[in-house]
Amino acid sequence: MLVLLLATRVFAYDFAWGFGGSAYQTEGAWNVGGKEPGVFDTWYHTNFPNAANADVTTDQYHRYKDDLKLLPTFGATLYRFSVSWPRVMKGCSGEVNPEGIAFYSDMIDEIIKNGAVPFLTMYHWDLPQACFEQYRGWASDQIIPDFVKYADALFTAFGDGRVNYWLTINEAESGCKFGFQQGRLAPGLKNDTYQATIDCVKRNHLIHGAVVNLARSKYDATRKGWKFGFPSNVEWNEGPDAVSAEKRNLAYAAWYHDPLVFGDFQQDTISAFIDNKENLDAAGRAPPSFTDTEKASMKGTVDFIAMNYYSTAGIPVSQEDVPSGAGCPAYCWQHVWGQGARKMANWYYKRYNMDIIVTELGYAGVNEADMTLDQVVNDPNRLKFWQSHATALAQALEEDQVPVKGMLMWSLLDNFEWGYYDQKFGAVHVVGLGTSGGTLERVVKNSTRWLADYYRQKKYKNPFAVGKLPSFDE
Ligand code: GBH
Repeated sequence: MLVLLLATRVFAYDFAWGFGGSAYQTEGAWNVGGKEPGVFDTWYHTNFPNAANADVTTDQYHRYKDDLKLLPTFGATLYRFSVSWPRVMKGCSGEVNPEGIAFYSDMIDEIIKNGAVPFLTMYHWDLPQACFEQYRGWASDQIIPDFVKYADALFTAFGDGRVNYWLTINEAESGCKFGFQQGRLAPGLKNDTYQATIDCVKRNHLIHGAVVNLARSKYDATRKGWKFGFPSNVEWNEGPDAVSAEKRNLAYAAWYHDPLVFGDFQQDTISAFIDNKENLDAAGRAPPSFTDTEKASMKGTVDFIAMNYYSTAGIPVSQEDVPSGAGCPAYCWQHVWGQGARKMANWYYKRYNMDIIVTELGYAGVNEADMTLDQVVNDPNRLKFWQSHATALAQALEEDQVPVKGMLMWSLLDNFEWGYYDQKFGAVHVVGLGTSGGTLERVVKNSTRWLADYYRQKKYKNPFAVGKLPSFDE
């Protein structure tokens, strides 16, 4: 007992936290600074001119300097943002747009000035419209060389020691399914079968491998200590039937990471994937096979598991930390159970034996349109979400000894949730967001102050020091 007490006093766990966001959801300035249209710009302007869009959203393009000053006030030291491909490249893969590069270059400097480590997402769904018009974007293999050329431009511009953490593609399956199979999101391509999503995710895997190989060969990524991740949308599947739940974990989480860790799908993943009872979307299809060259290009190309986690499936509502259902509109898809995040991290560590960074974790809850500013800022459900998740992640780290090195709250600001402004994930409320004449003033939510205090008291040791190479492998 005494030994244990002493041990906890002298030994600090490695952990840091911060916030995330993405270009289309937060920047606005859709046609400013030489930016060309992305598929979401065209989708809303042309197909849904009366729907909400992100032409302005939080206006972070003009306000990032002030927004980033919030980070040190919370003691947050990680910041994830995405580069808008159509802001930095002309056409699909033409010359770079120097104004776009300058914008992100300055943003990166500001992140570092505010004591945070930049996590750069290369692609968070805002494909240049030009790539879609030329060859239907993700529906064609032609995207592979074009993406690699774009990534090359990012390495050249930002790989000078300022950016060491690279997230290639956000949530491959979501982006493929919504935009290129179901047609629910831009560019709205419809395909009757999930096979289109499976094929598209394969292109994502191959691109990830190609981009990391480029980094290693042309930019000496290993010596520089660059770290690569592939942020994956997962939910924890809990009972009631443990065998089925495990198959669902395999069919999603291992679908993403098996090829990038092992070079190919493992047999248990393949079995889980084709079992249509457990994976209704895949409906009996096998995951794609890879050539030997492709396997070699993907194997060992992630340096950590990038986990986007929001929800647990298969637990009774009575066990949820914030009950879903009551007062929650149809889009409230989150089943809040902090222990699910802990179990997901344990599952990943057991399967891959790698460090884990939670690249998204967040809570939107009820439709804030019906709430007063005071209710938004003091939302008790949001506080419960963060209490249960911060505690659960601390248990994963301290009790289970799972190396969860970091957590990026989704998101710093309320923003455009791809189709509407009703669901608000922000640590910081944005006044009048999505309304004409909104002041867009930033107001910190109380749950964020609670979380900041929680981590201050933890006194974890930050493994991501600015200006130093990442310390993972030491
Ligand atoms: C992430 O997607 C995205 O990376 C991010 O851009 C987004 O803002 C964030 O999560 C919050 O959603 O309405 O019942 O059909 C997470 C994966 C996929 C989860 C779509 C919600 C909609 C379920 N998301 N899903 S439903």
